[in-house]
Amino acid sequence: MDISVLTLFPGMFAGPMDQSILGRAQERGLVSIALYNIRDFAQDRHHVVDDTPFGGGPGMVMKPEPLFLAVEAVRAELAERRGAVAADDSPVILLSPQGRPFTQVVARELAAHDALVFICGRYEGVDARAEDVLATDVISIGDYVLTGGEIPAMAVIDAVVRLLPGVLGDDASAVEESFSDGLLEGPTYTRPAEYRGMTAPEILLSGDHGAVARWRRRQALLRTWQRRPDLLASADLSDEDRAYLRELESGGEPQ
Ligand code: 9D3
Repeated sequence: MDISVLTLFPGMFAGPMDQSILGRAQERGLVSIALYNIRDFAQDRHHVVDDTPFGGGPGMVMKPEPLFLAVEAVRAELAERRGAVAADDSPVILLSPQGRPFTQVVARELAAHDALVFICGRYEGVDARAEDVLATDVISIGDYVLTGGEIPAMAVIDAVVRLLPGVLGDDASAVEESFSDGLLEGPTYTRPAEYRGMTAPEILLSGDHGAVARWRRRQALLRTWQRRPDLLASADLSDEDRAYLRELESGGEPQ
């Protein structure tokens, strides 16, 4: 997958994108991430990329011209890389607090394309003409205020790249495919079995795989009920799951 990122702060991406799973995916040629500094596309003497909002108001707005030129340059490069037979039709994703919420479903949708272009907003936002004409998709990563679209772009890229074939090991890919019941995962433990007087649940050391699976299921249901009850409405639940949730609702001792 070819990922292009348009940003005023390309330096922010160097560390996070080059480490661990993403770094390895790039080294192995499964994904390539090209960074473009929007300021390089400003054509005035001082490379100005922002201006005051028409009609007044606080802060600055990203000017349209550098954004149009940057997206056109990236599209031309992507088309050329594919033999230039047709115009590039890759999604162009603007990261914005006004976007649709990013979810795993959106990540899967984006992972199906062979190229993605991200525009990272800064300041109070981008000129609406650039947003309307250039962006095919506007995405937010949640209802909290960040300083720009760079960290959201990295979050989206991270979530998409790990879904690409070959990026995760076989074990992790298998887990990815089988676990989509819509519940939070319960607690996990590793050695030592006792640490500072805190013990791992005995059932996990019992070797009884059926009992372990039932215990884990209940822990997942308990944690989801406590922390994310909204997920239960669309979770994939058995009659036994529902019976356990009724026990929780009736205020019984959780077990
Ligand atoms: C006071 C009005 N603010 C809108 C909520 C202005 C504003 C805040 C933060 C304008 C831009 C930003 C910078 N944030 C992003 O560009 C951003 C973002 C975010 O702040 N939270 C969650 N997802 C995203 S995606 C891009």
